[in-house]
Amino acid sequence: MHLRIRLTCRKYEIWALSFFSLVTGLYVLHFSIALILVNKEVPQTRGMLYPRESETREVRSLDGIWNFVRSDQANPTQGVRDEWYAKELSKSRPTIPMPVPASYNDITTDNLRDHVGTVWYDRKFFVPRSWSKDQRIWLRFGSVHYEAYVWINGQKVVKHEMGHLPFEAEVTDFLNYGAENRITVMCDNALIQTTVPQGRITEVPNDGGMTIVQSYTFDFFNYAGIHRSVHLYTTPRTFIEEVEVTTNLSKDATVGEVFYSVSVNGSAANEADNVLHIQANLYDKEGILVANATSDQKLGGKLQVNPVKPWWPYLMHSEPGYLYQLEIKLLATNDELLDVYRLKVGIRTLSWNSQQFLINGKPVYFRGFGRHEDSDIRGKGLDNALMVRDFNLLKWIGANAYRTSHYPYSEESMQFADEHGIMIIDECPSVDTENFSQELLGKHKSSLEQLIHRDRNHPSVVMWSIANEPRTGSVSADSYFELVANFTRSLDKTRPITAAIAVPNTQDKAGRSLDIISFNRYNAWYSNAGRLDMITQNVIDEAIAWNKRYNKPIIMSEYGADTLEGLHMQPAYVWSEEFQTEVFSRHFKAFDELRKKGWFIGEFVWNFADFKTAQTYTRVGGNKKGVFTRARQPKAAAHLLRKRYFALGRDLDQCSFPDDLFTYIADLIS
Ligand code: GCB
Repeated sequence: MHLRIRLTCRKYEIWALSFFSLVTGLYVLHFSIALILVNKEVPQTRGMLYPRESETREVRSLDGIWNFVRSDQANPTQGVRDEWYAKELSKSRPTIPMPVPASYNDITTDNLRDHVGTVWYDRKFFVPRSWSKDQRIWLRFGSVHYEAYVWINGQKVVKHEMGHLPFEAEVTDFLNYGAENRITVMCDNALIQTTVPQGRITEVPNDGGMTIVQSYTFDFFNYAGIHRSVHLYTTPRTFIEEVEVTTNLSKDATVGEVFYSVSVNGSAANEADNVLHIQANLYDKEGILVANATSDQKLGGKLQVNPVKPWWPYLMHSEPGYLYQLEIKLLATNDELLDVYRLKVGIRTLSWNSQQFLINGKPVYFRGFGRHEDSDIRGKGLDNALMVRDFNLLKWIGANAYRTSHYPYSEESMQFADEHGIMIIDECPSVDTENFSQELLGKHKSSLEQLIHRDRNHPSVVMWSIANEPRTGSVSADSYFELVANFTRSLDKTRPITAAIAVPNTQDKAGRSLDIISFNRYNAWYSNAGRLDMITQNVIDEAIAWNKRYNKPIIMSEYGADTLEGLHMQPAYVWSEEFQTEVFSRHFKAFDELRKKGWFIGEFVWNFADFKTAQTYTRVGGNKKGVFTRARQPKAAAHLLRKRYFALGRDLDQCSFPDDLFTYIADLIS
């Protein structure tokens, strides 16, 4: 009963007069034995350029301490019915302070951690009088998990479903200028079978009667709240709404090309006698103008850079992560400057075939991690100190890549990866995808649409991952993943598509729709626990089987062992530091054998750092497969991995070793 109320509320009651029009479009019937899936169009994301100041734009942060209320779990829609958004939250309920950005779960000392359902935030802010002049004001959230409803001064302005992805609304007409304003956010963390990721909500008896329980099949904790920054920003009335960039290199990599395409929104764009155009300027790292161009009438064009400094991954080149600055100026017919937006651009090419993945024509061997956005207290909240520490550790250990397992990471970290030459396999939030349905397909596609729209201009993004460990053994998985993969390809043809698969290759039905096969396997942990002698050959055999079946490049996207830092046992025993080290070493042996075959293109340890999970008897305080602790200190295996990653870097890309890679032991050993 409770669940039905919640679902009814979610779908009909709150936004009964929904201000989001459903896009109707081309319907293509797609048949499979088990399920008939309709390839329906999904809504297209507009705008949402990362907020940046310029001579025509201002940005203000609304981060800080907000007021917070948790709804009664048994009555999650009460706040909507009683219109808590119509006045300050504190007038309806006692509030507590809550930091933004942060997950709310680990901030208090009570059981807020396990709250299921809605919570409320509000705060006040001033809008300067100067903002009332002829311009637009936008409210932008970096991410709220899972579903967000937003009011400004009691008026609803936007609703968004899907964690880890930004959303925004124009709030020009909702604000009081030169006066105080109030923003109210309701956030719902409930995951059901048609959310991405999926979960289940059940009502079960407890000591006090009945309670609501959230369950999910993935292990990472379902942190919730306003996870990333909240910004207000201004644009001119007629403004640059979209910038899309692709790049190319001449065969000898001396000449670079930057293709840009701009979309403009605003009345001036529709005036027949006002022919808008773009002046595009490209600056190098020193700020020197290296190319410029004026657009055609479609607001697109090409910039040529000669000589070019291509974007290279870390340790593949002496100057990795080289970025140019692209300045986009929107001009009216009379050359009046309407808007300016600047973004960083890396010039590189990607290509792939049945054996290899190449960057700037050079084969890549990925050495990296699966990760999580996770840390003590702040949960999945954006934290610049943590982000910079993580990149320092990635570089210290010699990694050149990571997968954003199992959801999109912050835009700030994507920019950081661009700068540091860390390649990213960019994963949408679909985990353990199962119980395929038409509604789920729509949401899954929408998550990819939002992800690609957000991340398409990042040179660091080299591959899209359309799911982690989907149940691809089921009959419906065949057509489901064909539709998801084709949809992804229709949005971006410049990057290959993968998914991290865990079902045995003989059962898999998704691989044929992918460009690169990634597989997750826990030899000596979830299978043959403790048997170090049952790793190497199993890994070799499985990778060969995947390659034989699909004739595509293969990545091992997860392997590892839970390890309690400080636990030592000789001979190695599960959970000890010795065991994790041995598990890695046995995998390295397999990887080196596989590398000789030409089509094995990468190894990703699970996980970069320990992370919080739901409570279960298989986890001691969380998932401990980190090479680093949750406090970002190395376990013993980190030192071993570092030696391997740098050895691979030297062997494959001629990088040099850091001075402290090997500890001096004796003259006899070098
Ligand atoms: C997996 C999942 C990952 C888990 C990991 C584990 O296969 O992809 O999300 O954390 O196993 O340690 O159980």
